[in-house]
Amino acid sequence: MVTKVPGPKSNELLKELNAIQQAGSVQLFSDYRRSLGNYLVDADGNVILDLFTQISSVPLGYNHPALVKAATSPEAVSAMVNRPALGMFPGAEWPSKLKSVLLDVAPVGLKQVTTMACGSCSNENAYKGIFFWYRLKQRKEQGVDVDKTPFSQEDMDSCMVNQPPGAPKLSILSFKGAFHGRTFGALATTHSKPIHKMDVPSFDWPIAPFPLYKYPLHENAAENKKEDDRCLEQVESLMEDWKNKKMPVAGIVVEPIQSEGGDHHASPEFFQRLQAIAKKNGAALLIDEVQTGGGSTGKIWCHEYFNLDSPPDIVTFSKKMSTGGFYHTAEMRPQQSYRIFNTWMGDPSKLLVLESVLGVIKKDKLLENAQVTGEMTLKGIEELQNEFPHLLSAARGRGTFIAMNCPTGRLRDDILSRLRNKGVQLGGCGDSAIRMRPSLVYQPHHANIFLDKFREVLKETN
Ligand code: PSZ
Repeated sequence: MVTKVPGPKSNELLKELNAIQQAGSVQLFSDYRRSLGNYLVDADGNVILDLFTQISSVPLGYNHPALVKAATSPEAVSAMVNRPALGMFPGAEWPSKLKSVLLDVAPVGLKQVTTMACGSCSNENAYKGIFFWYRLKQRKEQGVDVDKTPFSQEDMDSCMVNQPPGAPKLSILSFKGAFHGRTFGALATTHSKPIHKMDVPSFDWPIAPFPLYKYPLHENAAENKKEDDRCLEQVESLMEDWKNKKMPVAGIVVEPIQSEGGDHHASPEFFQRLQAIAKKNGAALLIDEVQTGGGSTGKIWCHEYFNLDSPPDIVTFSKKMSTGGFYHTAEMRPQQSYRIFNTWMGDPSKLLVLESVLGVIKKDKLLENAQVTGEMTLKGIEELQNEFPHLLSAARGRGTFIAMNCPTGRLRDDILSRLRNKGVQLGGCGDSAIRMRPSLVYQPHHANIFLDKFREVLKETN
């Protein structure tokens, strides 16, 4: 470290940026050309061990040679300078690329995939897919010949003025503390912080409690099971309420680990039972793997840990997967073209990056690395938790997707800021949690550096 963070250069740049936009969220400016692996170099020349990685979205650290090679190939240059409208004029290689890259790591049972630009628009379009599926089911139940007359004249007239039946009264059930994005539909299912939602008109959709477990888990199994019961009972009763309100739940959206909301974990049994409730009520289950997907939990998809009876209906992704998008079952495929559509529908250059990322994950056994390094990091944090029980609690995680709680948000922010000044960048989430989101090249020696610095900071905390 050569200056405080943010240093003079970052502060100067912040002034410049802030004059042209609201830039109050900027923490520091980076020198991405000099950053390497787990280390971010900031504009002042500070070298920072980055365990937050652009809000959990850097798969292989900075300037990974395999990615630099992939991004500078003639194929990638062509993809970048000739960005196509993928829904209309995809390149000749597109179908085979989708198969060899995205479908190669598809969640079991999901054989259809649609690419998008970001996490919010992946969820946004996935919700639309759920509503199309639900209405198709309803029309079939009403005996409509959906192949001959997919929509009635009344459907077509009313949808144009945002009224039912064309714009139906349907809902998506989400969870307290969830984060699914900031676009209108996604935002209606986001409940992590008021600042995300303030002043934006929204939908009156049901919001169920998400389990809040007591730690350590093995000492609180009975109580946590009761917490599952309480939350799932609420899910069922909300679905009943909204059915009676004539705005039935067409789908349930849930994060495998509730991330922005505070890294809240729920048991595999919770997810299995949630899926059963969705099925019983004719609703789809969407698992949002935007933050958990891509390998940091030790598996490409976190929901692989849940042993679900059958695949979820939709799985959304972005961040570490380089491209946004969603996998879905054949039943979730829209009947007509143009229903899930926009100009770019993703970006082929991102798929080339992802192809290279997945190759490195396999070659360097990075899922195993996330499990091993995650386990030793969590053990280290548990030791610190025993040493500083007044500062840390509820250490938890899967792979390197790790978090712990501080007694207050203020203390958490203070610890994060002092850690950063010692050269370690972590993130906050929820009211008072610290979260780790290292990239997949985070190894035991980085963990040791982090744990040493963390201990120094905790020791200096009153
Ligand atoms: O403040 C923000 O807008 C943030 S901070 C972290 C995120 C967003 N995460 C994005 C995210 C996510 O974690 C989950 C589980 N689902 C959807 C999203 C939305 O993705 P983006 O940001 O790509 O639209």
